[in-house]
Amino acid sequence: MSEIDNVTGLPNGVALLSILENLQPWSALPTGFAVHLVYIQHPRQGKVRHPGDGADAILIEVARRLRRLASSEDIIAHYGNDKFLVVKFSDEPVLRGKLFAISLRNELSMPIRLDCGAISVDATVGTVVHADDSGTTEMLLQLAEAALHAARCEREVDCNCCYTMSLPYSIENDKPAQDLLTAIKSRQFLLYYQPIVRATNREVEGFEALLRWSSPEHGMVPPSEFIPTAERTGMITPLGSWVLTEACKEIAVRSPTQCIAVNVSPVSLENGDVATDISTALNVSGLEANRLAIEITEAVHLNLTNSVARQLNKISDMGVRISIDDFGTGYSSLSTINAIPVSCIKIDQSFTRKITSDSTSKIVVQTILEMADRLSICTVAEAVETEEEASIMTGMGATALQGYLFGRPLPAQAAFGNGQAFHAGIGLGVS
Ligand code: G
Ligand code: MN
Repeated sequence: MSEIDNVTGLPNGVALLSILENLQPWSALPTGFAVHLVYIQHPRQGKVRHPGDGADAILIEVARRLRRLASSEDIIAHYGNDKFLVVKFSDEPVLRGKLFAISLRNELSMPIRLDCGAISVDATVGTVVHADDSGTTEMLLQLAEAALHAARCEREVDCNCCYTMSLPYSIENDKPAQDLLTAIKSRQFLLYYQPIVRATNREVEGFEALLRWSSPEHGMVPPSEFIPTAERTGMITPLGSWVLTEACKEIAVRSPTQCIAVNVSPVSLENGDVATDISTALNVSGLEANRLAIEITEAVHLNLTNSVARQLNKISDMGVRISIDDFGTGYSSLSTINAIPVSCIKIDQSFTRKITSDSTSKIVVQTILEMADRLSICTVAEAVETEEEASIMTGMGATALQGYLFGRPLPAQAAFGNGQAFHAGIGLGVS
C-alpha cells in the first residue's frame, strides 16, 4: 500500500502511524511535541476531482504552506481528504504549540490563487500537546480528533482548540479520563442556571451557570466529580470554552438585561487563554461584556502569577466582571484583592450555614461586607436556604443573595421560563 499521497507528495495517514510508532518511546525524545490536526474547508470541497479543477491545487498549496511553516525535523502528513497533520517538536511544547496553531490558521487563511481566481480557505486546528508522558499513538490521534471536534463545534470564531496532555501515564489505564473524553466528544454536558437576586427587592438580577454531565452510565454527575479529572488532563480547556460560549448564548437569547456568572477553573487561567475564550463567547453570542461575570476561586490567589494577573486585567478591561467565589475559605490574603480587579465577592456557603447560630461567623461576615462596601465591591451571600439567613445577610448589607430559597439550579427552560416566579422566593424549584 502506498504511503505517499500522490497529490501533495506528503506521507499519508498510514505512513504517519508508523512514523509516530518509530519515535517511541516518546518519553526518551529530547524535546516534547505538539500534534496539530488541521481541517480545511473550501468552496471546491466535495466537487468531482480531476486535474485542474482547483481542489488538488488547493491541497498542494496547503501542503506548501505547511512545509514552509514547519522546521525540517517536524513531521507533516496528508492525514485524510481534507485533513493534514503536523507534529511540531519543541522544548516548550505548550506555549509553542499554541502559537504554532495560531500561525497555522493565519497562514492558511490567506487567499489561495487559482487559475479561476483567488479563493479563501477555512482552517480549523485541533492541537494536542505532548509534554512529558508516555501514551500511545492511538491515544494521541484520538485526542487530536477530539480537539479538532471541539474546535469545530464550539469555537465558531477562533477555530483553535488545544488539549494539554502532560500525564505521567497513558489514558488507556485511566477510566475517568476516557469517560470524560467520550463525554466531550459526544456532547453530554449541559448547563443549569441558578438565580441570583438583589437583596433589597429580591428581583432576579442574574444567574450562575453550573455545569452538569448527563452521563448515560452514571446519570447526572455534579462538577465536583469530573472537574478534577478535566483539570488534570487539560480537558478543562475545551470544556471551559464551551461553558462560556453556551452560557453567554443562553442569557443573550433569554433576557435583555439579566447577567450571567460563569465559573472559570484556575487551571484554565494558568494554562489556557481565558481572555480569548471570553471574547469568542461575547462575539458569538452578541452579549454585552458587562452582563458577564467570571467566578474564580481563591485558589487562584495562591498562584497569582504574572500571566494570570495579566489575563485577569485584560478580562476586566474588556468590561467583564470578576467575582471571587467561595470567599472566606482557603488561604485567602485580603491584600490580593488589590492585585486583581475584583467586582464582586461571593461569601462562602459555610458562613451562611452558621450565620444564625454562630456569633463569630456573623462578625467575620459583617467585616467582609463592610470591607467590600468601602471598596465598592458587590457581595453575594451563597447558599441561602432560609428566610432568616436571607434577612440577616440583607440586614448586614449583602448586595445580592443566591440559594435554594430563591431557586435551585435548573435547566435553561425551567430556570428562565419562570424568571418572574423567582421573585420574592416563590419560584418553582424552591424547596
Ligand atoms: O462553588 P460554587 O459557589 O460555584 O458552587 C455552587 C454550588 O452550590 C452548586 O453546585 C449549587 O448546586 C450549590 N448550591 C447552590 N445553592 C445552594 C443552597 O442553597 N444550599 C446548598 N447546600 N447548596 C447550594
Ligand atoms: Mn460559583
